[in-house]
Order: sequence, then C-alpha cells, then structure tokens
Amino acid sequence: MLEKILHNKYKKTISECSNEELYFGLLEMTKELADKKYRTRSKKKLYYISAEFLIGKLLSNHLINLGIFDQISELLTQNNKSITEIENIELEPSLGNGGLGRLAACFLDSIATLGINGDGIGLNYHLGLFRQILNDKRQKETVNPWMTDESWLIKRDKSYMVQFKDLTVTSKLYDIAVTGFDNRTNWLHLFDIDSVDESIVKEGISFEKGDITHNLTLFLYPDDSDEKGELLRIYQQYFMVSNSAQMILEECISKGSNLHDLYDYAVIQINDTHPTMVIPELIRLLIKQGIEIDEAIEIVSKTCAYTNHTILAEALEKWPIKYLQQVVPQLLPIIEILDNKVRRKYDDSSVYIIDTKNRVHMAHIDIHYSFSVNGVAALHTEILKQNELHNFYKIYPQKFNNKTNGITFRRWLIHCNPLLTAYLSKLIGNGFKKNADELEKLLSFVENRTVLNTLLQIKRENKKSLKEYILKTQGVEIDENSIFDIHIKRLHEYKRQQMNALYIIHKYLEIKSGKKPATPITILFGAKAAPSYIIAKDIIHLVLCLQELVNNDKDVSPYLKVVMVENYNVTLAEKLIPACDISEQISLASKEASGTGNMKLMLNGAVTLGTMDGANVEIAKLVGEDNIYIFGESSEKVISHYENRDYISKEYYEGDKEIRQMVDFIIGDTLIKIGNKKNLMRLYHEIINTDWFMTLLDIKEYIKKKEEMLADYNNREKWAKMMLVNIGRAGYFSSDRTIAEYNKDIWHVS
Ligand code: GPW
Repeated sequence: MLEKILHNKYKKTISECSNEELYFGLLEMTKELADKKYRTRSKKKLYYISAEFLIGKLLSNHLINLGIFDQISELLTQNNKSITEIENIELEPSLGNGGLGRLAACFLDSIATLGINGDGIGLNYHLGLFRQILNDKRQKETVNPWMTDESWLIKRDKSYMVQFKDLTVTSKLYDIAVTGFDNRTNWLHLFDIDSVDESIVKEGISFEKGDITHNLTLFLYPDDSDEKGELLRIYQQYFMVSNSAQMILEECISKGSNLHDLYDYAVIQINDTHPTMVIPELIRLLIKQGIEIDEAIEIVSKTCAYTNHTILAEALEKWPIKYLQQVVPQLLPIIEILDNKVRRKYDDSSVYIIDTKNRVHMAHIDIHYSFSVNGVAALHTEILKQNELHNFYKIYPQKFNNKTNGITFRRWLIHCNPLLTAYLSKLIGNGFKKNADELEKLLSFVENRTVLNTLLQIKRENKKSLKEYILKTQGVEIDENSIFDIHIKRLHEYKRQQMNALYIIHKYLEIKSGKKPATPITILFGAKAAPSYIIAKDIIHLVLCLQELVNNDKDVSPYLKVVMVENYNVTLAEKLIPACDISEQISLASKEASGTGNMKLMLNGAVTLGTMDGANVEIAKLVGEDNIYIFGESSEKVISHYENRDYISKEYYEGDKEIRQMVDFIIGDTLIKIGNKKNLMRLYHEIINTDWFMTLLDIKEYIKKKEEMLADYNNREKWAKMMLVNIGRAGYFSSDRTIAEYNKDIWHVS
C-alpha cells in the first residue's frame, strides 16, 4: 500500500523518496487505514471534553495500534530508510500543557483500545502552548506552529454557530483519528474558526487579546493576568462547550433520542473545570427545545461527570459574574437558577455557586450538577473527601469516587523503549501488550543474574542514546556512565524543582570541599513555566545558573553535571524516560493530585525518589518499601501546618547551618557573577520569607535519601532488582485499567 501511495504521490519508489516524502506517504496511508477501522455506533457514547489533548507525535502511535509498526519499519530498513529519522519530520502538536492534557491523550488511546465508543472534544489551537527557548539563562516564549498543509487533521463539513454577546462566530470542525490497539477507531474533534490569524502575533507570544475573531483559537492558555486575558479564556471555553453541546445533541437526536432520555445516549466527562460551562449551555439548549427548566437540569445532571485534578485553590477557576455577563450573558440566568437551587437547599455558604465577591465557582457547578465527582489518585480523592471538598462530600457521599490515573503502555513502553519491549517479549511473551498485568511475570526473574544484567545493559544503551540526543539537540555532553537523575514536569513551586536546585548546591559545595561521589551524577530537568509565573521563572534562572557554574568547573564537572533541556515536550519525554535511573517525584505531600510521569518512569525501570504524595503512595504500596526511596513530611502533617499556619521557613533557615549555607549560596558572589541579582534575590527572599510549599521543611531528609540512593546505585545487583520490581509492578498503572474502571463505574458504555 505504501509503495502505491508513494507512486501516486511522487512517482517514486521507497528508496528514491526523501524522508519527508516518506513521512507524507505514511501519513496518507495511516489516515486511510485508521478511517477504515471506524466501527459502528453504539446507543450510548462517551464524550470526553478537555481544554487540552497533549497527543504527541502520531505516526508511530498509529502504526503500533494498527499492528503494522514492525512490518513498516522493516520495509523501510530494507530500503535503507529509518522510521526514527522519518518521524523527526513530524511536528509535535502542542495542544496541551502537562499532566492533565497528556492524561486525556492516554485516555483516548485506552478508550479506543477497549472498544468503547467515545470521542474527545477540544480546540484546535493554531500555535498551541508556547515554545520555550532558553536564552541568556532565562525562559523566553515564542510561538509553536505545528499544523502543516498535510497533517493528521481531517477537515469536516460540519460547523455550528456560537453566539457571544458582541459577536457570533461559525465554527469549523477538524478531526484526528484515534486508533485503538488492535481495536476500533474513535475521533478527537477539534473546533476552530476560519478567521483566526496567526500574523497578529508580534514578538514572542504577545498579541491583541481583545481581537476575538482573530485570536480565539490561537493559543492554549493565553496569558490571563489581566482582564482581557480572562475574558479571552471565557470566550475559548464557551466556544469549546457550545460546539460540544450542539454536536452532542445533534448526534443523540440522530440516534433516536427525544432529549428527555439524553443520558441513555450520551455521557460527558468534564476534564477539570475548563469545560464546566457545558452544563448551563446544555440546559439552555434543552430549554430552547421546549423542556422545562427543572427537567432540563435533571437530564444534564444525569449526563455529566466531573474529574477534579487539583486541590490548589488558585487552580480552581472562579469567573467574575461581570465577565460572564460581558461574554455569555445567555448563561447567567441559568447559573443564577442553579445557584438559587443550592441556596434553597443548603445553609452552608461554602457550597454556593456564586460567592460574596460575585464570582462563579466553576467546580461547584460541576459537583452539584453532575452525577460523579472523581479524584485522580487514592490519596487525592481522600483529601477531596476529608478536606478540600468535605462540605460537598457530606451532601453527596455517593457521587465521590476515585479513579487512579494511568498511562498508555503503547506509547510509554512499546514505542519509547523498543529495547526493553523486545526483551520483555522474549522473556514473558507478548501478552503484556494487551494485558499490562502480565508484566508481573517478570517478578519470577528477580534472582536471575542474566536477566538483571540485561536490564542494566538496556538502561545503559538507552542512556547512550539520550547522551547522543542531548549532545545533538542541546549541545551539552553528558556521561552515559553517570547516574541519570531526572526531574521532568511543569515548573511549579509545589513540585519543588527549587529543592533539587538546593541539592545541586549541596553537592557542588561537597565536591569543592574534596568529597567526590563514587559515581558521577547527571541531573536533568525539563520544565516550562507559565509565562506570567515570576517565581517559577526565577527557579529556571537558578537552575540554568547552576548548570553554567557546575558544568564549567573543572573540579566539579567530572562528578556532577546539570542540564535543563529546552522546550520539554512529549517527544523529549520519550527520550528521557527510558534513560532515567532516579525518578524525582518530590512534590510537597498533599499537593500533587496524582502525577503520571512517576508511572512512566517506573515502567521504564527508574527508581522513585519521592514524597508520600499523589500516586507515589500507590507506587510505594505496589513495589514495597525496599524498592522506592520515600522521604518527607506526611500529607496529614502538611495539611495541619496549613491549617495552623505554623510553618515558618525562616526558622528552618536560621536554625540550621547547612540550610543557611545552601540558601545563601543563591545570592552569594559565585552565582551573582553568573546570574541576575534581581531574580536570584527575589527567589532567595521567597524561600526564606514565604516558602509556601515548604522546601526547607523537607530539604534535609531529601538530601539524606538521595545520598542513600546514590550509594545503593553502586550495588548494581540490588539496583537491578529494584528496576525489575518497578517494571513488574507497573501494570496497575496502565490507562486501560483506569478506563475500564471509568466505564464500569461511571460511563456504562457497552
Ligand atoms: F490544576 N494537572 C495539570 F487541576 O496538568 F487543573 N494541569 C492542570 O491544570 C491541573 C492539574 C489542574 C495535573 C495534576 O497536577 C497532576 O497531579 C495529575 O497527575 C494530572 O493533572 C492528571 O490528572
């Protein structure tokens, strides 16, 4: 088939084609094959609405799921071509930000793989999230165009009118095929408008935020630090949900729904609060169809389910009524009715939808008016029930449930780690590819020297590949025989990259004083900071200053290297994860809802260094305490520190010489010469005066644990056993398991 397509397209054979031509040939072939797999519709269908779908490159993903990856890559090899090089042509769509967006992508993969009739709905951001440039030891933002003339997007002949207060737009629908592994094809529906104009973006990522017709689907998460920015986000969210609601109703009616029975035809999963307006919008549309308001509310409540991904108050959306009035006045009467119903029933003002400052709490709409509220890891759901959402839990105990996150093993093992995959197949058969629990078969080899050695060897190979990649793309040389300590995730104070930075200072000073580590260490970071998050950017600055200091110091660099990779994304994650020894999961306990990088890294044989937070708790339980390095204050204690306001970072700083030495180093002569005084000073003051996420509380234990871990690394057999147990116990974190639970408990799509 490929030969035929290439002949039609270019009148060339495989070996005559350039990599680019091969890519576009494969693209065409894959799209055709995916479309052919499209299966008939079931009565009930799932709609997963999300502001983000961080899907990553799609070529290999499709080839694997269509079952033709090996065949194609062999065919290419025979013609002196390499699938890896061809894949380099593909641009990564940047339709997501971090864990939440990547989770949505993993879920789509598993939904199709389990044969569930379910589509994703989101927006077609032309420039996606920004592209990060590291320049002058700082993060700069620029555009990240990813759409090419020929791409995975299929333009559909479908559009809806979406009405805002001051303008009406006509949407355009684009679809991307989602192929299941050896199963059906579903769709990711991305809405857009024709008038969007990329040329309005001036230097960096700045543009006129008031110019909605030209900017509506330009960026994911446009800067909302001012009023215009907040308004733009409301425009985007309403555009997303209004299209979703219209499409869902149209599909259900075409399948025979009379709308009174909507919930027999559709279940809508609301991914965090960004799509919340779908609730009032659906109610509005049902009323327009002649349904009484009370019944409309009931129908919609039986159709929608909500997933919460955070307990951080600042991440829970609250839109001023005034703004909603300016953009979507048609929703306000409905939101007021929803709020009044709550007020009539409950005295407790903490569960009201509209607060005393005239802001609409989006999560409160979700909780009152959907039939399921789930957290994303066991601990997170418990904290929601007992603390953050306790007052709601008292009202609706039956709505609350946990769905521990998962990851698709097709991308995060089979695709990104072919060496390990091939070896596992040889050792335990291919069954684990369909049923992740079969990875447990590996556990019977825990005393087998040959197996342990092979795991170490595969890790070394993957580290070598990463070394080459980093040299080529980042221009930094690292040592594949060093310990790869990897910290990859969005930059946020609660994730505590600053704590790892303090560790680097500790290690630097130790080496300077003559104490050399037995095995050299390479600390790798990958992280984007939100463009308006000042302290996060200061932390990046600190890491980059340390990178320059450490890597250029002749006494230190043979033992310690620091690399922050530029523009961390799915493609980079796929290279970093198979090469990791130490997985940094060091968030302040209670703050990381789940984490999913922790799962990807364990699956690829990294050992976790982490706090008892999010899904780390479940990882620890699965692998046992001998196979994970846990440190730090418990979530209960942390929560009580917040309640009693009794954590005072200054006391830790003043009370401990070592802590003082590390923190003072940030503004000491050595770093000030390399970096910017203003940035470093600001960060220093933040740490000693505020330290909202309690870095200094855990820093000493963190250093101690990491030292223990580094020492254990030299016991290669012990380390290999830990790797093996981590891989063998990772099956639970397959998103196939997660999705099976969603379907059994919430969706009920046959
Ligand atoms: F704040 N997460 C994310 F809850 O990546 F909305 N972006 C977000 O905006 C939010 C959460 C939000 C992450 C969580 O931080 C992470 O712990 C979790 O594993 C992931 O969502 C998927 O559930």
